[in-house]
Amino acid sequence: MADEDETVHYSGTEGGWGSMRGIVETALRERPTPGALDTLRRQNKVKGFMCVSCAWGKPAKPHAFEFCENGAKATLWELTTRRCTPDFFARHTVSELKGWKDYDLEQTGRLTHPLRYDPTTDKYVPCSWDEAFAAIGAELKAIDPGAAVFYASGRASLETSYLYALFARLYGHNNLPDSSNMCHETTSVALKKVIGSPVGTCVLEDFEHCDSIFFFGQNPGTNSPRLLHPLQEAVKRGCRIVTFNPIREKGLELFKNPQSPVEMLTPQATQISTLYLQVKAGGDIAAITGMIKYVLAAEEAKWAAEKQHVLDVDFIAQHTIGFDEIKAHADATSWADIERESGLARTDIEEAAQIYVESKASICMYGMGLTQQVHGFHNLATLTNLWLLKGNVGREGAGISPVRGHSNVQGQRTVGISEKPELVPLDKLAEQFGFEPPREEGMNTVAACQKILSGEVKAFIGLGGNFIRAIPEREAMEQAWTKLRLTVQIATKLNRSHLINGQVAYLLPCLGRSETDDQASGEQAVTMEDSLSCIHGSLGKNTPASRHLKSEVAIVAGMAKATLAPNPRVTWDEWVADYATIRDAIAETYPEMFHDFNERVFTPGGFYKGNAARERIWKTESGKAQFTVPNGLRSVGFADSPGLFRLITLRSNDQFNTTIYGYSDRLRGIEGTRDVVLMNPEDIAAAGLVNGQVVGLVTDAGDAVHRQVDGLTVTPFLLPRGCIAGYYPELNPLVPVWYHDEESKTPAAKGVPVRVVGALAP
Ligand SMILES: Nc1nc2c(c(=O)[nH]1)N[C@H]1C(S)=C(S)[C@@H](COP(=O)(O)OP(=O)(O)OC[C@H]3O[C@@H](n4cnc5c(=O)[nH]c(N)nc54)[C@H](O)[C@@H]3O)O[C@H]1N2
Ligand SMILES: Nc1nc2c(c(=O)[nH]1)N[C@H]1C(S)=C(S)[C@@H](COP(=O)(O)OP(=O)(O)OC[C@H]3O[C@@H](n4cnc5c(=O)[nH]c(N)nc54)[C@H](O)[C@@H]3O)O[C@H]1N2
Ligand SMILES: [Mo]
Repeated sequence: MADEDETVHYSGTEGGWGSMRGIVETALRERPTPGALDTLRRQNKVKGFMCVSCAWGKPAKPHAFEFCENGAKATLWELTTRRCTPDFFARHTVSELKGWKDYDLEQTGRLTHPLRYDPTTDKYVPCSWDEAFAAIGAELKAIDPGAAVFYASGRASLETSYLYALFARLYGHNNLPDSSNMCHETTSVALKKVIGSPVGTCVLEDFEHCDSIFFFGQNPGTNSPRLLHPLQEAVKRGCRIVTFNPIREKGLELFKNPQSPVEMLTPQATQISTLYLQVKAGGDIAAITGMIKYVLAAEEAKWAAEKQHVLDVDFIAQHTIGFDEIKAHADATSWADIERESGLARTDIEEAAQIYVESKASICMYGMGLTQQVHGFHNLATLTNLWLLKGNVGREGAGISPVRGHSNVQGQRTVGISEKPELVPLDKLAEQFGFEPPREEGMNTVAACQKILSGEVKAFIGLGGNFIRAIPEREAMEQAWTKLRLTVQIATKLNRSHLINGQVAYLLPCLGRSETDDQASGEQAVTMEDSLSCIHGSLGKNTPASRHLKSEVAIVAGMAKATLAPNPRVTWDEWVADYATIRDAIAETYPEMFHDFNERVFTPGGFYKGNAARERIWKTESGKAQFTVPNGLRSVGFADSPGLFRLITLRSNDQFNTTIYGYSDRLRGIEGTRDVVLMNPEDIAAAGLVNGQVVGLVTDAGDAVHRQVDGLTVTPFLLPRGCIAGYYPELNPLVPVWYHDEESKTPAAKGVPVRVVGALAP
């Protein structure tokens, strides 16, 4: 491994004054509305407003400021005083705007009016809501419902999501891909298969009782900073934290709590990880298999010496199947293979495994580093194997805790946004609303992309998000997109997806979550589910950015009414007038999770929707938790060859997905640009390159398509040899649409095979 001094890095801590400065800089840039500070004070508190950034749990007893740098940025972003008005669109053609950067597009501010794309002038023009709904309804009625895709980004509330999914099914399809298909779909598929639960098994209290936490491929310092508080508290009471990540992410190294005056004013900071292992991208199956090997050896040794167990043998016997197979697999796997594939030394893996052996209760946390891989399913199944060995599922202080992305992405799945009919209570919906729901599998994100490419999709509705920017295979997708008959985007701010239009295109502006949502029965609350399966109410209190905005609920209902034949049980107007009636409908469809929904909306800490695996009830095929033999030791989908790199596409500390807040990735020391390729100094030298040289990247995935991104500055960075990194979404043209997790079809954005090309003279 190269020396840190030879590389670009950040020498401060996570949190601390740097994060305060980050908030202030955003406030100066966005010039937020006067109520914005009150909104921050209400953030993530009971009867407050639930942050639009990440999905991390919200404690029943919140801190005075229960928000982080990035949560504040997200709120201030929504509450900007800038406005993107019809005047703006009168001045700029859509073709011109296509030349703008993501950052500049969103800097135009909040969208204010419903807009129709006028192909003759190549401009967006204002239109009335009635005109938009009528035109969308007419277009949808004219096509086969199976040719329409209703996408959702993970922000919309449970109320909106339930109605959106119902609209799709009443209209006649299950084509409900959501951002989860690019994110934690691997979790939904793998955990469901092996422990019978599509979501994690931990609750917030578990973090007070564990004695070790293992992080695989998740970066809390940037992506879920409020999680650093329970981590810091855990460290202070002696809990050990072990991290597997190719990059030394600051938040997992050192943390200075911005809410603690002592820590802010003294050099004091908490060291988070006791052990930090820079595994190769795609090397986790090998590393975890090494840990399993060590744990099994420790079991044999302890039994021989003391007639005591390391494994939870009762748990294994009573609750699992497949132990013998994974033991045979571990025995048959050599340490030489493990070291080569993980890029880690045996002694390091053993040190991690020894911490696991010594712990009474362990939590594992993971994110995109494990899910966005071709063998992502096996990453999670292998991690579960290790957790089952010691019965670390379904007891206090232990469990598997995927860290979800968007603030309600998990909840959207819970209330029916799913392309998989078997995950939705269709019989119940049929009875409740008196219709015959479609039963065939719908399109997930990858399938939707493929069928847009092949011309089978005719209409696309985007409930939030920035689909074209977030998906793989951007070049071909942007070209295919213009062949769509209808595109509708429901959004708060202008982004690239609004500039690639179908023949008929509408851009519909909606209220943000922080804004007052006034309907016929008064101010409305909405709800969302956090990463720990707790449901929270959220009340927006800010004056809406424009009086022409509608709520997402009203927009979905408006489109649905214009499309569907009337049905006396489907009461769109009542639902819009009073969201409590939508919650009643949700409670009727999902009584186990949502009984007494309206009474429980503002439960401190949220109400827990329950999880069978936590009770050690395994809703799997066999009725047991399942050990699974991996199909190899590497998670990437290609063989190594000279000059071929494993590309990791990263998020900076100054972005939320495709929303770029600014050009300062402070926590990695990268300032002023996102057009970089981060490389190990030895790889830079071996490739005959020098720091600061401008290069291109080309995908080498063995198909005939040429995929290239140019203009990237070579930047020395502390990465394992053979791994390189750059930013998402800029590098998305490099990801082939077919390069995804085999089981869940989650695009494999963390292990893309690329070569460095076209180096310009330094
Ligand atoms: N501020 C901010 N917050 C966010 C977001 C944001 O963009 N900005 N996005 C939200 C969303 S939708 C999501 S899904 C989450 C994403 O949050 P994370 O799950 O943290 O996702 P990433 O930052 O994409 O990648 C996580 C880590 O995986 C590591 N990694 C890459 N490849 C491998 C590998 O092969 N093995 C291992 N062990 N590690 C690897 C990377 O170095 C990186 O540190 O965050 C949410 N919160
Ligand atoms: N290469 C690569 N690709 C990736 C990833 C990666 O790590 N690497 N990560 C993947 C992941 S994890 C995810 S989740 C996806 C994200 O994909 P998306 O969820 O589709 O993208 P976002 O960038 O979150 O969407 C931003 C837009 O949402 C709109 N918006 C914001 N707030 C609201 C609101 O309240 N209502 C509505 N209606 N609209 C709103 C704004 O117009 C904003 O421009 O990207 C995926 N793509
Ligand atoms: Mo995500």
